[in-house]
Amino acid sequence: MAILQILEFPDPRLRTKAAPVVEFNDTLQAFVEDMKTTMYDANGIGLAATQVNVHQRIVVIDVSENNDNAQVFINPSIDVLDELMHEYDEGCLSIPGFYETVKRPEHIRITAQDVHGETFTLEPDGVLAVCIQHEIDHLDGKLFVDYISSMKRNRIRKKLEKQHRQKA
Ligand code: GNR
Ligand code: NI
Repeated sequence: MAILQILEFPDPRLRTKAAPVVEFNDTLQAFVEDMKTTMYDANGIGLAATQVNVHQRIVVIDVSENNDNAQVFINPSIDVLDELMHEYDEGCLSIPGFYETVKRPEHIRITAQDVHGETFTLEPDGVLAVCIQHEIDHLDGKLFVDYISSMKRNRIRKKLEKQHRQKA
C-alpha cells in the first residue's frame, strides 16, 4: 500500500480527461487500495484518479462518520432527477486551504461499476451527491474553481503558485 502524491491547482495535468476503465484486474484492485490509503492520509472524503496523475475513470469516496466505509466508483455517470439545486461549501485536496460555495443538482442517480466490473446504481442524498459530482468533474478535467469568478480563481491560483515556489 502506498500514499500517492496529489497534484495541486494549477497543475495542467489536472485538466486531462480520463479514459474509461476496461480491464478489471489485480492491478486495478491494488491501485484502488492505494487511492483509499491516499484519501485517508490526506483527510479527504473523496479522491479521483486524475488527482494522483492516473487518467482513468476511478473514484473513491468515504462520507461515513468513522472513515470506515470507502465506496468505489469505476466509470461513474449521473442522471439528474429533477431541477432542484443545492449549495455546498466545497474544498478540494488539489486546492488546499480554499473553500467556495458551488451550486449543483441535489437529486441524482449514480450509475457506476464496482472494482469487479459489476454495474450498480445509487440515489444518494446529501454530501455523497455533492462529492460524486465533484469527483466526476475531476475525471473530466474540471475543478470547483471553474464555477467561481475568474477574479477569485486567479487569486487562488496566485496564492498556490507562490506556495509551490516557496516549497521548491
Ligand atoms: O475532502 C474533500 N472534501 C469535500 C468537501 C466538499 C465538497 C467536496 C469535497 S471532495 C474533497 C476531496 C477532493 O478533493 N476530492 O476530489
Ligand atoms: Ni477535489
